[in-house]
Parts: sequence; structure tokens; C-alpha cells
Amino acid sequence: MQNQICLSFQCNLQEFSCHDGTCLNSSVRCNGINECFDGSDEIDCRVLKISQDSYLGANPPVTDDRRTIINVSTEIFYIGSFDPKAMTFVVGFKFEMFWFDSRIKFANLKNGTSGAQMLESEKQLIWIPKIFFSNSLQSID
Ligand SMILES: [Ca+2]
Repeated sequence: MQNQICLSFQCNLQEFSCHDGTCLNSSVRCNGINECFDGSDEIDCRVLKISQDSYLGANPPVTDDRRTIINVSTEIFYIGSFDPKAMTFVVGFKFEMFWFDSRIKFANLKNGTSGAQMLESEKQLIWIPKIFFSNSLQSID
């Protein structure tokens, strides 16, 4: 497949150039709606850019000293019942993990929930830390 790129010097930095040279606001690029006459604003809207030949999703990203750094944040927003006999308590919390994977590149990202989103099939390709709480009443994924 051959892609043709039409450069338009009429578009400003906040605009996207359709293949026919029409300038549209960049917010319409990869929003799921064909605004360009030729639909070029919805071409190649994938979010995840990895080399499927060299990226191994089973392997974590490592730093130069062969470590994988994962920053963890926990926010407890609810403390419920406490049963001292059973030695259990109920708590609601938000658990977030942050890490950097230099093997992954993203494109076509938008602020908020509009626009291109990473597909579930794309999420399956990347390495994500597996976390489990062995002493919880319910499994948490
Ligand atoms: Ca569009």
C-alpha cells in the first residue's frame, strides 16, 4: 500500500492536512468520524506503536542496570467492617502503577476520552505488571 502525503503550507500548527490539502482542526484527527472528503483524517489511527518483531510482551522493560522500576500509589477511600475474630476488614482503595517502557511509542493520543483509544488487542501485546493480593477475600485483577 502506498500512502501519499500532501503537504499544505496553508495549515497552521493546530490544524491537520487532509490528503487533498484541506486544513481541519487537529482535534478531528482520529476521532472516529470522517471529516476529510477522502477519509484521510481516520487513516493510521493506531495508538500503540511497537515493533511486533522485536517487542516481547512477556519481558518487562529494564533499565541500564537491569532493573524494572514500578512506582506504586495507593489511596484508601473507604474503611468498612472489621472482624477481629476472623481477622478481616473491608477496605476500598485505588491502586495505581506507573512505569516507563522505552520500547513503546504512542501516537494519536487525545486528551480525555474522545479520539483514538488503545484497543484491547493492543493492550494484550504490551507488558503489564501482574499484581495480586494473596490474602484478600476477593481476587483483584
Ligand atoms: Ca475525523
